[in-house]
Amino acid sequence: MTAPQFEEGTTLDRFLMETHRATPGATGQFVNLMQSIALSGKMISARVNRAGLAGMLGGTGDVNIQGEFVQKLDRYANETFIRALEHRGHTCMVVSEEEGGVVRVPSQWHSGRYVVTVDPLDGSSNIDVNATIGTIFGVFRRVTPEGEPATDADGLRPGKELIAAGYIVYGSGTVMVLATEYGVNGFTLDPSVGEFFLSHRDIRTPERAKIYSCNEAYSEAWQPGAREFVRQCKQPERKLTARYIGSLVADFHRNLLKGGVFLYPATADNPEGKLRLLYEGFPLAFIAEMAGGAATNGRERILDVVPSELHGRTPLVIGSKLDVAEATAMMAEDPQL
Ligand code: AHM
Ligand code: MG
Repeated sequence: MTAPQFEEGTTLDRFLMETHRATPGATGQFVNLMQSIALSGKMISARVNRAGLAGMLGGTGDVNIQGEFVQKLDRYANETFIRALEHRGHTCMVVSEEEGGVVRVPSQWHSGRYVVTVDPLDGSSNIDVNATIGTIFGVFRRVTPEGEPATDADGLRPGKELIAAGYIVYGSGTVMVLATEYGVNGFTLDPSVGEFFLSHRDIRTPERAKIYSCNEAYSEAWQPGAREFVRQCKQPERKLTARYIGSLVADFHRNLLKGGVFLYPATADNPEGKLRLLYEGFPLAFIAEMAGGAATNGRERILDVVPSELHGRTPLVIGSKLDVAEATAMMAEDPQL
């Protein structure tokens, strides 16, 4: 698709409206959906920035479907997203990390064209220490008829059927990165006017990594190919450096811009790794590929995997194309853990 040309400083709204006009068959629901996501991002960003003052630090005392402690901001972010998505007629179903089952749009509202998968607040172990966290989302077009309740068939789809994906990082600034058929573009929130402006045009990730990112504390338990890859990353002639925040979205964002490879391999205790396929692996793999990078599970392309459950996990190798290919070649021969 030929993208309309945009200057830096273009608002997200204008970007959405002009790409909408250039898209045959577009109904406007996608523009509305992106506006709802951007609004949620602004609300979460405001809350993240003053979490310590707003009584939003710490846990709720509950454990989510993943068996992890729910932070107050996790709950706020999840409720904000679901409220923003359910009533404007663009969405039929939401798959969220914080919900046990799918969330279908209540019957008083139109059941729209899109299915959204979302990790409302990724990296939540970093909330209480003011390190970067984020929201990750993916968008499928539903397979069942619009206006009717969505079914599980709308959600359990291979990642290659995504039509868009993105994330919002809440760091020293708030940045929304959006991947569509018009490429990967980043928008920075100007909190003084409450609008996202185009700041990173047509992002292309370097083919070669300058950075490798993984939690090496687990390396003794990793599959052997991943260990060997990281051993090679440390060879002086590779001239790589290591960076790991422990917020997937923040590690991914840095590597996307600078060139890097992120690994979260399988271990004996977690043979499918830790990260979730539908709302972490798929959206970031879609963005990586659109930006010229790659993503695998150590054996096959992430976007080709067909999920069998909503909260299924996946090993993840993602980032610069040549390094992902090398890591995958080393890991593909590993015995299944
Ligand atoms: P979350 O979605 O519950 O925050 O968990 C996922 C996070 C990722 O952001 C990050 O890459 C990973 O967990 C870090 O895990 P670990 O602490 O095992 O390195
Ligand atoms: Mg997460």
